[in-house]
Amino acid sequence: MLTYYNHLHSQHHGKLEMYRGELVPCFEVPARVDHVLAELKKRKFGAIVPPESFDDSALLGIHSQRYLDFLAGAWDEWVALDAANAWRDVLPSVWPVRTLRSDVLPTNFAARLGLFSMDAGTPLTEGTWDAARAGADCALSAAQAVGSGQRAAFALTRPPGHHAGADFFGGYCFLNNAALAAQALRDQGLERVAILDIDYHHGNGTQAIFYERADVYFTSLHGDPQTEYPFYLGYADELGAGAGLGFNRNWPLPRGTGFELWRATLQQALQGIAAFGAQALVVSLGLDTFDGDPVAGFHLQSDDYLSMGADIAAAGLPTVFVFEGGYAVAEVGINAVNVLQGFMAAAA
Ligand code: Q9C
Ligand code: ZN
Repeated sequence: MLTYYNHLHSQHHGKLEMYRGELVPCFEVPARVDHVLAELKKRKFGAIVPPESFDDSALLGIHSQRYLDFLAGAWDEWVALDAANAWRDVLPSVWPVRTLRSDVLPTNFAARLGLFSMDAGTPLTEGTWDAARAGADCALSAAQAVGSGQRAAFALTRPPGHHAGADFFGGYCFLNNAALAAQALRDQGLERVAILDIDYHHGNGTQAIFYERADVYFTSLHGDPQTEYPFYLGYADELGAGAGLGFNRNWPLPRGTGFELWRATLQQALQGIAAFGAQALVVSLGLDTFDGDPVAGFHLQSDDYLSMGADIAAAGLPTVFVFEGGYAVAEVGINAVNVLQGFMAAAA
């Protein structure tokens, strides 16, 4: 399996995130991807290549122009407010909830920052745009490879993507890599594309992007949003809307879930994908379902990820894997490559 590696990922390196009233060190760190890369090399898993460059028009299939313009210029605007800001990350602190207006684009930077975000846990840094932009190229490159006949490809990138919506960032995500990959497969002529989101957290951004569409089926296994981030989306009664009704399926699971229940639920999600008649699959590959993850609550063990990969391969679909969460840094490489190895062993 070919890996498209984002060589600019470490340009995104947040210092602190807001948690329970204090700023704590970021969980989403460059070392995460370094460990996956090291494990791929150690197991001689396959070629690791830089992405092709796609122009910004590829992003406009998923994200709004005004959001992309904001992201691309945010760091310079931030430093223009105060030269000392160069040593601080950008974090929002005000949002347009319900009865406030989100149709107006304020000139004030902090106000626009809140308009285009969903939490104060996702610092934007000097290199965030360059890292996210190269990450999108990895997802688009992997989709192109799979659309051209490869059995599978892996987009190894950070920041992750599945919480980012058409016009907002959050949950450590800025550009929705999985959504970009799915749209790229559609643009290559595949009529029905499925997205399987197996990160611990519900992929609210991806769901929202495709919620009213019948051509991209979204299904997600995740911690129950009653208790787990992102809280405000990911419930079982969200089935799609309009033309998309019946093309969205969520599988919330209680905190404490182990592999037996998780795997049985995966089979149900895969049955939905088969019934949809998907021609290709995008996997939002989060490894924060691991027992030792510091921000999550499932109990999967490292060997379970081999079985997971084999189960996904049994769907028999051309598959793009997109790296998402997973914060047990020392084990994230082993767990991620276990999924890919389990997939390839079963696909062969
Ligand atoms: N004390 C992804 O996995 N809340 N995003 C964490 C930490 C935010 C996770 C709380 C979790 C976002 C891509
Ligand atoms: Zn996650």
